[in-house]
Amino acid sequence: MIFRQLFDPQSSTYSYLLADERSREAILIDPVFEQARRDRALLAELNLKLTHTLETHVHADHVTGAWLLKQRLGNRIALAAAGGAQGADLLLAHGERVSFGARYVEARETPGHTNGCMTYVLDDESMAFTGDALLIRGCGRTDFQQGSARTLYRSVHSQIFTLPPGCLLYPGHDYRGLTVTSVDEERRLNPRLGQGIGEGDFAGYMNNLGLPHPKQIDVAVPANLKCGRMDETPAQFDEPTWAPLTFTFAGIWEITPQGLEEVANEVQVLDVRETNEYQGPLGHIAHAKLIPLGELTARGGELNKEKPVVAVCRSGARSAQACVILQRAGFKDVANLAGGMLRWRGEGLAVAGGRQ
Ligand SMILES: N[C@@H](CCC(=O)N[C@@H](CS)C(=O)NCC(=O)O)C(=O)O
Ligand SMILES: [Fe+2]
Repeated sequence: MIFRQLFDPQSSTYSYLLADERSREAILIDPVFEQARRDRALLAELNLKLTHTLETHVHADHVTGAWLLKQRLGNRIALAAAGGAQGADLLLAHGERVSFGARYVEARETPGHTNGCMTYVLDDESMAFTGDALLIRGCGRTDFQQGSARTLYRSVHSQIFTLPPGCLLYPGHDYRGLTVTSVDEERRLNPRLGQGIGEGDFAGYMNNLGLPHPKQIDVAVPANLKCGRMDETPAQFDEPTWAPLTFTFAGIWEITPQGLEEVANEVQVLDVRETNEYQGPLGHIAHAKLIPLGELTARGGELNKEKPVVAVCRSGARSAQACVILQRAGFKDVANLAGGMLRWRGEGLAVAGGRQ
């Protein structure tokens, strides 16, 4: 199985990608709206087809990426029937399975953090995704969204602590950077729910947490009750239209040689190699402006910020860094020529100068 743990630093949320190696079918648990582009890049780079997004609950602190991913990829949206959200394709009840290729996860109702929380258990019980029912040495708060400390205590004990001791537990959040735990560890060491702690002790602990409400709660809950659907997607999440671009998991927009050839007259082609390379055997793209990478920070003003820039180098590595520098300097439309001059020439496209 293919497995990736992904992190959203703004809300300290984990998303989980699980995929079946043979069929390449994938599911994504708890995607984050702002990370949808990154998640799509990873799916594409790993050659995976997203069949479903799954929510562990209606989140209060971030907006789900479910709807945005569905707009772009056509996947189905699955979540707990008990959560009360509109716009899902699959409303899950306790014990239902969601398959991806030859694998599946089973949904287990674990209410208490909210009234509609689900834990997803992998078919062989080697992993479970607990959302905010159980966090690493902690648990989700129980003071809003019909939360209940006593309900949470029973959920964790009956549905999570009964899994095999070696079962790895992956939480919905961690605020300290911890990534994974196990059933055995949490049964022994969880300071709220571990060995010997009774339901009354737990309720006393939880009812005195005194946490401020999540900053995003007033935006996140209404949006998540619609699976993250927006009436108008904020402009920064629209796809660029100035050229056929691909976003990479490395965080860079890329253009293919063919794509650049189509738009070459409407963009600024920036060559960031050294002068001797520009004039050397590989040649350069006609009218490309030469600014060696080391001079780009100082000489960025020679480029027009209003016109898209495509950065070029020998192999595509230095030009990727040029894109980062330009973005930091406030250029909005920037892309990297994938594979650089080597690929440009390899695809038989025209060069100025160089060895013909
Ligand atoms: N400071 C965070 C708080 C987020 C928060 O309250 N998270 C919930 C999960 S949605 C929780 O249960 N946190 C447990 C804790 O902070 O101990 C924010 O504003 O977003
Ligand atoms: Fe939560």
